Amino acid sequence: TVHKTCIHEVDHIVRLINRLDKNKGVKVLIVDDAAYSRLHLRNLLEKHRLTVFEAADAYAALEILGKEPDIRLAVIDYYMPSMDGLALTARLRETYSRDELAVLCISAADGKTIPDRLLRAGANDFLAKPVSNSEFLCRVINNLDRLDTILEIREAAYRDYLTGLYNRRYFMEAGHKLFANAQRGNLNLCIAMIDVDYFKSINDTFGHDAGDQVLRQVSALLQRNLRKADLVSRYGGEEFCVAALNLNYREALRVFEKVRATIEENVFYINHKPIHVRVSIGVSTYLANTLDEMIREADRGLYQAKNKGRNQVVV
Ligand code: GH3
Ligand code: MG
Ligand code: MG
Ligand code: MG
Repeated sequence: TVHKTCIHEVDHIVRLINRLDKNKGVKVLIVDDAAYSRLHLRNLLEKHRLTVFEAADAYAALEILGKEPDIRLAVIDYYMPSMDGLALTARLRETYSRDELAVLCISAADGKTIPDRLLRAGANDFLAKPVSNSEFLCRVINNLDRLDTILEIREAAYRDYLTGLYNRRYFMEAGHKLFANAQRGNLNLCIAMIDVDYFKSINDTFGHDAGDQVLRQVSALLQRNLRKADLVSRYGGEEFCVAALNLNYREALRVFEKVRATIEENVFYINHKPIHVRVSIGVSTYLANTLDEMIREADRGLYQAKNKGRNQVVV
């Protein structure tokens, strides 16, 4: 058992060191009306390399969170004048989800119903005073670890593994938001469906790995030739779908004609041999009633581009 304990402790220290590295630059907000409590918690957190912000009341906390959007954890005291920790937690949950901003509430142990009220209002975790330093730090780290895990899972769920582009799931979720914004603001939205011409013959001639390389390079070319704000996704096998705001019919034609020409002119090297790749593109620029209608319209354009001989854009 002595041996087991040692391994356990080494594990614990390794986890702590990893966490210390991860903590660099991670922002935490302390909300407490008592200056000595804030100072005490600040010292503990800064020893763990976290970046600390302090607020003496709920209003100051809301102001800091407005200015510092990447604060990950708020440590909130329950008893505070004007707005207490419960009201502040409820208020925060109107804006930030439990997966974006973790809330750790601390309260005196007297009120028996306080913990469950805080948790129901949206706190991620609760500690009763007096709080031991090590339990406080464990809770902080557990909460930050949980947010990291959620980010990793989300990234994996939304990215295409081969190309690193957003996948179809993300495209549909983000696309619906873009569509709603376009409708509300009466903005131009354009959807483009891009499909590699005769891709099957690239696979058949050069092998599946070569096909994969071509898909990666096409993805890189798409990203380089579109704006940062454009939503570029791998929609299916050798099909890419783009959503771009603020392009009218003529601008969309120009942008996607340039994309097509850039890919046509690019030399792809497969096993040091130069090959050429072409794409067909269908674009819809008419703001239909739904995103799905716009995608179907872009698909119809793509189908026409294929039928008219490929390597062209139909808007
Ligand atoms: P068209 O000009 O009409 O678009 O012809 P095409 O050959 O490009 O279209 P088709 O739909 O016949 O073939 C698409 C091929 O893409 C078939 C499939 O095996 C291949 N493919 C799909 N996903 C991947 C992938 O991730 N890697 C590779 N290497 N090939 C893929
Ligand atoms: Mg207090
Ligand atoms: Mg194809
Ligand atoms: Mg296809």
